[in-house]
Amino acid sequence: MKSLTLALGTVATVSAHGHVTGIVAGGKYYMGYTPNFQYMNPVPKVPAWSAGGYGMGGIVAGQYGRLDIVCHDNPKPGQAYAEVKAGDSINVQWSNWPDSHHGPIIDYLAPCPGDCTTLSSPTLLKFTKTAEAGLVKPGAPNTYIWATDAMHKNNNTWISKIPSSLKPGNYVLRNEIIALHTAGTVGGAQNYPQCFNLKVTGNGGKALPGGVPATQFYRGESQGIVFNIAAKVDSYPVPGPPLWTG
Ligand SMILES: *[C@@H]1O[C@H](CO)[C@@H](O)[C@H](O)[C@H]1NC(C)=O
Ligand SMILES: [Cu+2]
Repeated sequence: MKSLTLALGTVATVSAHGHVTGIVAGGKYYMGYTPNFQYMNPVPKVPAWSAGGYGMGGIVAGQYGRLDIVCHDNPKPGQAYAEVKAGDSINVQWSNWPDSHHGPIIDYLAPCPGDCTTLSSPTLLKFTKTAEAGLVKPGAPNTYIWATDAMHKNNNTWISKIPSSLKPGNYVLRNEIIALHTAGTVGGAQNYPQCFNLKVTGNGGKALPGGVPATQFYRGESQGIVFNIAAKVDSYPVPGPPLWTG
């Protein structure tokens, strides 16, 4: 009985959050990863990186130096690519998003050293932040609008813009939601990262500058990671390395 309660409790927590069910790039739909793939034969080849069970809506919280901050838990490279032209946008379709979980939505891109599908560890990827949205409209807790609220209203779809000057090549897109409802104290922010392989086409020429491993993006005390949204919010510093727009 006790273990049944525990199991149900876990399921309820997981399903309360969202995960990416699919993306639309270049007018084409690409299914997201689901743990159901383990029962399918052949296993579908999708651009989405696989994650363990808790990747399906679970929270990455607290220890930002750990592997699961990169592409969620036990991440394995996606086995296909979504093709997109530099300058175009990708629709990232989240399954749902709880209204109470206000916060920023951030995109990071990392070039793959060759093929993304055979990467041994996502900690090798050096990411640059290429898009961000945080506080959309300042205000008190019942009037402010956050990137998550806008996404929720937009059919749970985040529009991810690929910089128009980006050099063609193979990249990993890391789309992340950070929920701030319990971020008033250190360790309270909740991160939800999801990764996808992209084949970027076009005739832009600029490589991304530098980049850092995702394990170096945040610390528990970083500005915008520890942040109180229980009171009126006038402005919000989106956390992470600087934004690159090309
Ligand atoms: C809303 O998103 C779902 C996938 O999450 C998609 O199937 C549906 O077409 C979208 N609706 C609109 C109006 O874009
Ligand atoms: Cu929650």
